[in-house]
Amino acid sequence: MVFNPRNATLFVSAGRPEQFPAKSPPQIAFSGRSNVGKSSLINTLLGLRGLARVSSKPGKTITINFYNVDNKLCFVDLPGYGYARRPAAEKLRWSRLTDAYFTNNPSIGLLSLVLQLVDLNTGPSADDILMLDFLGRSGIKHIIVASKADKLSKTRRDAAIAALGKHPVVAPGVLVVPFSSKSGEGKSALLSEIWKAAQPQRK
Ligand SMILES: Nc1nc2c(ncn2[C@@H]2O[C@H](COP(=O)(O)OP(=O)(O)O)[C@@H](O)[C@H]2O)c(=O)[nH]1
Ligand SMILES: [Mg+2]
Repeated sequence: MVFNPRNATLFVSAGRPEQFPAKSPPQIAFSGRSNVGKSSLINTLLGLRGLARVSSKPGKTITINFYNVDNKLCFVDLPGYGYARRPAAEKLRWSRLTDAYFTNNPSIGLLSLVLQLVDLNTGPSADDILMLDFLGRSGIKHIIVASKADKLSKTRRDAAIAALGKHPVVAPGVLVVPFSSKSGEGKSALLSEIWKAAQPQRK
């Protein structure tokens, strides 16, 4: 690896679109429903415990967090979605902020790759399907991280990975990478995809 994942710091926590950084290294965004394992994934990739807070409760404030990774990459931690008990006002804040990031962001050219997490154990939720459909139409390069892969037996797991890859909302050629923050499975494959995706923008 040509970058040091441990050299990571939070440099912007944006609650409003005006706070999105205008300049950054190539951005790698992490998207998924609350509790899918997004913080655990970020911590596993960066080899740091507790950088992105791991919690089973919904976050209190809705922000998009930008991490500078060794001055070579920018990890973008998008707010989790899909908590049924969230008040409507909070859902609106989520969609305004996320929407602004993807569709009304002057710096969208910085985005190199989206890692879309889907819980392998439960399969895609209705919101995951909306997100995958959006990504497929947008032309934004994305891969699917099949999280919590350690929870499934070998047989169930192979079937679930195949089903995910063949799901009608998943664009052809989209990579599905099984991942577990418990075993570290998938970590090196994801780091190399991330690094590869960031290359075209690097001079
Ligand atoms: N078995 C298993 N549990 C996981 C894994 N990743 C996260 N979890 C658990 O799932 C819950 C939510 O994880 P978190 O990373 O906070 O999810 P986030 O809300 O998407 O950021 C926590 O209780 C984690 O311990 C994994 O790979 N395997
Ligand atoms: Mg989290």
